Amino acid sequence: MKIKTSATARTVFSEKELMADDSKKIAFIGRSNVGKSSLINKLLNRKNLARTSSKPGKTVSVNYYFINESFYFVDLPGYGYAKISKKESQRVKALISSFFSTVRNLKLIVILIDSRRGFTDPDIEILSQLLDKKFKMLTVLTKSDKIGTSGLLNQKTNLQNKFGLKVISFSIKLNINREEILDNINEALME
Ligand SMILES: Nc1nc2c(ncn2[C@@H]2O[C@H](COP(=O)(O)OP(=O)(O)O)[C@@H](O)[C@H]2O)c(=O)[nH]1
Ligand SMILES: [Mg+2]
Repeated sequence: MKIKTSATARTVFSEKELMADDSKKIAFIGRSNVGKSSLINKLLNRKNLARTSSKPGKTVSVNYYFINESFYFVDLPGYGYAKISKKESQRVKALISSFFSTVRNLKLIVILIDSRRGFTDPDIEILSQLLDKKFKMLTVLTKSDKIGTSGLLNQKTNLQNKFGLKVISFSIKLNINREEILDNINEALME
């Protein structure tokens, strides 16, 4: 799939502002600091459309990007960051839950997992909510430049076997698999 245009469409801070229309959507989800904004920028060939941060736990908002004037990327708030207040962390979880319970025409969920850490407890918590809802899912292993090839392979097989999910590795440094991820997105949009 070729990305021709991308623009910020909406930034949402509360449940009632979430988009409730029938437009096609691709959601990106993962722990705070996993590399979500970096992946979105790479996919869209944009330097800083989704803001990246070396400090985790910054954005508690849902960001919608309008792509090729036809569908949306939805950047969900990062979860699982220990250093935010309990109240703030509950706000993140509530926003994520209401997104998944109200969203229409969600074609694919891209779940991002740090190559070095694999699925952690907060990931499992979110994932269990999602598996119940039968959404189509793709797992992207981020920061794969930080792990050796055999470690990466182990991590992939582990996730594939354990959760039956399709897994693709990614790195902003190595420039790998951008096309493959976009192809998976495109395929999901066609369904
Ligand atoms: N080495 C390496 N660092 C990365 C990669 N992807 C993201 N990062 C870094 O990880 C930090 C968090 O990235 P960001 O995209 O803001 O994560 P988000 O919180 O999930 O949106 C930033 O300092 C990025 O530069 C990657 O593939 N390799
Ligand atoms: Mg981000």
